[in-house]
Amino acid sequence: MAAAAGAFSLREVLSAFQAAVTERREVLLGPYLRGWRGLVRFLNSLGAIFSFISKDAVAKIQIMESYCGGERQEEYRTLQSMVAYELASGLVDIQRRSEHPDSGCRTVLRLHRALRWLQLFLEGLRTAQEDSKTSTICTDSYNASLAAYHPWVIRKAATVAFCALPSRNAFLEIMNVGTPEEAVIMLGDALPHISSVYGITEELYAQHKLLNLP
Ligand code: 1Q0
Repeated sequence: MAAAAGAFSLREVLSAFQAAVTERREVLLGPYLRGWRGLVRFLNSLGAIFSFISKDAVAKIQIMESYCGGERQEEYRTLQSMVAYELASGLVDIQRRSEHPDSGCRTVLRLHRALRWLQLFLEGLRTAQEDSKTSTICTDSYNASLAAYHPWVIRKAATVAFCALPSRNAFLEIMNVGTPEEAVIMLGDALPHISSVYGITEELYAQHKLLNLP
């Protein structure tokens, strides 16, 4: 089923994350950010209660887009080139956020952690019983990932917002890929690409000891 113009389609998000990984296992920032833009569009369609989340995601996407379209855009073509460039040029705050509060490395790290949540959430959605609550799947995925990095007040606000999520079937329908059954198949196809982006990033960040950037 074709998605209406401007509407969210899981397929577009999937193809962006798929296109983000090259044969040499590099992560291309252009498609990566396109994937995130698609997710934010989806989040916005869920209602104003999620706007504090989408605002933060958009702010981070914009920081990255300005690097990718800026003077040093060659350095920001892939995640690998970004890490090499920022580290070699001393552009990353390692101990405390000070001179370089919005480095590409720390900004992507926040999105990367959220990608882990997405991975768990989509896997939960895919494998759950038909009558499962999306809010429970979402809360469980959040508690097993992002929550560890958020202060109490954000955890609380996030948990309250999750209660506004539609039922599993309604959720699968707004993904715009056909029936809930078709959406489940699509999720099965989508997940390996998201996992691959996540795995490559995690490995790269671990290698350079960047997993705890302030
Ligand atoms: C469907 C429900 C969406 C639930 C999203 C779960 C994430 C909750 C995160 C709460 C973030 C609150 C705002 C602020 C957080 C920041 O403090 C924090 C750290 O940044 P900093 O600069 O203070 O160090 N920021 C983050 O952790 C980044 C959070 C980004 C969250 C992006 C979520 C995008 C979600 C998209 C909806 C996907 C729907 C999935 C189904 C679609 C099918 C493919």
